[in-house]
Parts: sequence; C-alpha cells; structure tokens
Amino acid sequence: MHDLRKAAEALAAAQRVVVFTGAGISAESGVPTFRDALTGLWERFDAQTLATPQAFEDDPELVWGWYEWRRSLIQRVAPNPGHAAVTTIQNRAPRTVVITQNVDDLHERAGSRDPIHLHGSLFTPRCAGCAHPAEVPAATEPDEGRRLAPPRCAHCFAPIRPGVVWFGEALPEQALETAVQEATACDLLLTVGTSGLVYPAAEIPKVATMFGATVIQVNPQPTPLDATATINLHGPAATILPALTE
Ligand code: BJW
Ligand code: ZN
Repeated sequence: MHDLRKAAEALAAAQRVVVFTGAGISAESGVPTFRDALTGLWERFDAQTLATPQAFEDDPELVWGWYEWRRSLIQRVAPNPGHAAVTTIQNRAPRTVVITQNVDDLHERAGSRDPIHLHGSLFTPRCAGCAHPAEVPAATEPDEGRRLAPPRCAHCFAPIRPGVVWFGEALPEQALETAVQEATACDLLLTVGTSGLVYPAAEIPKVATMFGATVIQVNPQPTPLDATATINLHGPAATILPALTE
C-alpha cells in the first residue's frame, strides 16, 4: 500500500511525534468502543444516565456499578500489538508524547511512558465532595447492570466517584494545556481509533495540522478527521501500527 509506505517514511523521519488515541486502539484487546455500530457502549447504554455529573448525583449506585464493571473488564484484558507499536514509536523518537482519551491503562501496561489521559482514568477515583484521591477498590467484578454502592471518603464521608471526565465537565487543565502545546510543537501527529466527535479533545489533531505537522490517521472507518489528516490509513490499529513501525 503506497500510503502505508509514505506514512512509515514520514514517521521514521519525524523527531517530535504526538500519538493521539481513542477507544479504537483498545478495541482489539476486547474493550468496547463508545460509538461503533452494535458493539459501542452508547449503543447499549444511555450516556446521559451514566456519564454526567447529574447521573452520579441522581443514582450513584447505578453509575459506580457500571464503572466498576468496566474497570474489572479492563483488568481481565491485555494490551494488543497496536499499544506495543506506540511504545516502539516512543522508544525510537524519545520526544514522542502519547495523548489518550482512553480511561483504560493499556498504554501504561504496554510500556508507554507517561501517557496524558485527557478524559481521566478508571484507576484514579476521587471523593465527589472534597476531591481527595481515593484508594482504588479491590476488584469486585460486578455484572454489566449491577448496582454497587460507592465507597465513602475517609476525610468527609462523601461518595467516591470514578476519576473520569463526564460530559459537561472540564478536562484536567494541565493535561489539556500540555496536549495543545505538544500538538503545536510536533512535526507529526498520529491519530488512532477515535471518532473525532468529542470536544475539546477532537481539536488536538486540528491544532497539529494548523501548526504545519503531518497528520496520519489510523481508523477502519471514515471520520470527520479525514479532512484534517495528511494520510488516511483505513484499517485496524493492531495491524496498521505494527506495519508502520516495521
Ligand atoms: C478502530 C478500531 C480498531 C474501531 N482500530 N480504530 C463543541 C461542539 C459540540 C459539543 C461540544 C463542543 N464542546 C464541548 C461539547 C460537549 C461535549 C461533546 O464533545 N459532545 C459531543 C459528543 C457532541 N464535550 C464535553 O462535555 C467535554 N467537556 C467540556 O467541553 O467541558 C466544557 C467545560 C469547560 C469548563 C468548565 C466546565 C465545562 C467532556 C467530554 C468528556 C467525554 N467523556 C467520555 C466518557 C469518559 C468516561 C467514560 O469512559 O465513561 O469520553 S465520552 C467518550 O467519548 C469517552 C471517549 O474518550 C470519548 C471519545 O470517544 P472515542 O475514543 O473517539 O471513541 P468512539 O467510540 O467515539 O470512536 C472509536 C473509533 O475507533 C471509531 O472511529 C471506530 O471506527 C474506531 N475503531 N475499531 C482502530 N480496531
Ligand atoms: Zn471527601
């Protein structure tokens, strides 16, 4: 494939790389994405009643149970060759920064250094009242739909909430600032497995384009980022990313 060769050459020549990932990079590990037809989480679950601050206020047991189900699912799966290839890229070009929208820990488990989690993490719960970081509870492995009472804060007794960014919440300020800064300064941005529909994260590849970087997109489906990308590689991450680093 001509585009694959062109992309591999551009990647090999780049000094300063940003790898920007979404749920699609973890799909082949067995982690459901959000918006894929049939298998996406938002096909089966209602985002408004699970992934908003109001949802947690209204029904903390429903929300906490759902996130504990997702955390336990992630603990049972492993990084795939796509995550491993990202680590290879980072090892080859040490100024590579991994910016992920994912709340899983598969980049870390594949050996990537300090990924920036724009939408938080399932492994950093905190108090909903005083924001004090909480211990990650022992794995409970609840079923999909099981309600579970959230633990209580040791300081103020308010419920503990998942450390993720819900709709309507601000992204972690430092993470967003660093991500934008890296996007302006990189010479190549590789966007992998994101629908590019959720803002402000979806601005990151656009910022890189605006500041003159080559943007390579890896996704089996077309996305709104096709227009932004210099090269579109239509295929699954666990195949395309290793091929890019061969
Ligand atoms: C493969 C593959 C394979 C499949 N290989 N690829 C401007 C316009 C319109 C709306 C807004 C706007 N600005 C803000 C908003 C509102 C909102 C928003 O963007 N809404 C849109 C959906 C319309 N944004 C927010 O609310 C954000 N906050 C905010 O703006 O705050 C403002 C504020 C400022 C100051 C004070 C207060 C407020 C927060 C957004 C938080 C998003 N949260 C979620 C849930 C996290 C927790 C959880 O996990 O439950 O984050 S939503 C969900 O979407 C999750 C993801 O990180 C995010 C992005 O999804 P992603 O990763 O792209 O996944 P999918 O499923 O969409 O796509 C997967 C892709 O993979 C597909 O393209 C597949 O084809 C592909 N794929 N297999 C490679 N094998
Ligand atoms: Zn507290």
